[in-house]
Amino acid sequence: MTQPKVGIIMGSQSDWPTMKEAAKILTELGVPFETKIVSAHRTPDRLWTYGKSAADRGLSAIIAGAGGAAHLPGMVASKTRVPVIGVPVQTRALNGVDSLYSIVQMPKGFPVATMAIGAAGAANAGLMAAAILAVSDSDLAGRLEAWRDALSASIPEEPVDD
Ligand code: RP5
Repeated sequence: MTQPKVGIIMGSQSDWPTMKEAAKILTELGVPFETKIVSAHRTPDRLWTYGKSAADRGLSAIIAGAGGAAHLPGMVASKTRVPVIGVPVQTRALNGVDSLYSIVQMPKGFPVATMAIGAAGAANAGLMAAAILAVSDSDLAGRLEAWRDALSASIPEEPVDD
């Protein structure tokens, strides 16, 4: 089995439809990853163990998504030096602004690279993790360049009626 290089963690099963977008990107780019439900509030011991073991297990980036009082990305960042990319999951009550504010305002010392709210943020988290790995993996760098070129090439020059 291939050793995962990226960890995708989320606070709840209900975050998976959003976080799946990160998984899709990593699959397209051929980056080995793992997916886990790790909740800062409901499974704090699991969070502790995950953060503590992340570097030794060979993870090079962690994508952490959560909604509402979204402490997961910040808490995992406090337990590991592996770069943490935070995804604010869109919520019904406050539309994800609660998640965004919970993730983005980290105190000095424990950074979380915070993405946009929702699915676009999760997809960008996948791309960001790939970009981090691509710094020391030229094959992946080539695949990432090709992915970006294909996206650019897919954008029409002029708008059309629906
Ligand atoms: C957070 O609470 C999770 O990340 C999720 O976004 C939110 C709601 O969780 P559920 O009540 O749907 O399990 O911890």
